[in-house]
Amino acid sequence: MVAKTLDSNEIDALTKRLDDAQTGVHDTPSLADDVEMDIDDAYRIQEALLARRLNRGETLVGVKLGFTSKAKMAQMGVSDVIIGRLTDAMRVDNGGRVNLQRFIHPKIEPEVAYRLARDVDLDDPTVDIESCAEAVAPAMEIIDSRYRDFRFTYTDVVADNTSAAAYVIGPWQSMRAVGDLAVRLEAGGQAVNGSTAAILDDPVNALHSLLEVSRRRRIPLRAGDVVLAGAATAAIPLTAGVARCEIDGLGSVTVEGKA
Ligand code: 0L1
Ligand code: MG
Repeated sequence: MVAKTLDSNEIDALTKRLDDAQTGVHDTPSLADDVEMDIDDAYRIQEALLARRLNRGETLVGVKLGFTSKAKMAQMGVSDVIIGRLTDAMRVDNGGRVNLQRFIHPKIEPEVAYRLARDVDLDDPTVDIESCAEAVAPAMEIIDSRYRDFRFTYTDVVADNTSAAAYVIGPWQSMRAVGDLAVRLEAGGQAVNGSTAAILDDPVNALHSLLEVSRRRRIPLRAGDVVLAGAATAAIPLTAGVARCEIDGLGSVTVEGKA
């Protein structure tokens, strides 16, 4: 099958389907069950979903990376990271509560976050992306695929804003190496241990991958933006109670799921 470019009516319909699933808190089957789309179409749908959020008054505050582990890339048969967009409505305070009723089937994963100090000129081939980051922090991302049973293709998940649903950031620290730090995530009576090295061997590599994809996809990177670099372990279900992530030498972050 050769994927064709979707026309604007098809993009609108698929965007509405995903937006309705998110706002109505119900799942939907994989888009790939019904249409052929390529990665350009998928990022067009993601952009249209973002436009709907901004029209509702949300503010764009950053980006997130997915497929940053070799295992996940191999599972999906891709060699590229994927990028999603973060808005202020997705932010939860460290130590705060998040109402689980707003999600379909949430999972939580431990992440490293960076904050950008200045706008990044995507057209400047000499830009030093590492020097554009001013701070680093422990973080957690709540992912909530809009697809039934988290069953999706590569293009599906990009269209669905890479399953982004919410995030919480711990105390910001000055920039430092975070390449192979022990990570522990506890949630819902489960605990997983891992290392920040699971994020592209070193989370700082996420900044380089982000720049590459942002150039290709024209995703702006601006002063103050949060960058969620990727997951350090597999995600685990987020249930009622406290979820906590501790990264050795970087600090901890918690959020309470409220039924
Ligand atoms: O942020 C993530 O690691 C999720 C990206 C892939 C989508 C998913 O697993 O739901
Ligand atoms: Mg993530």
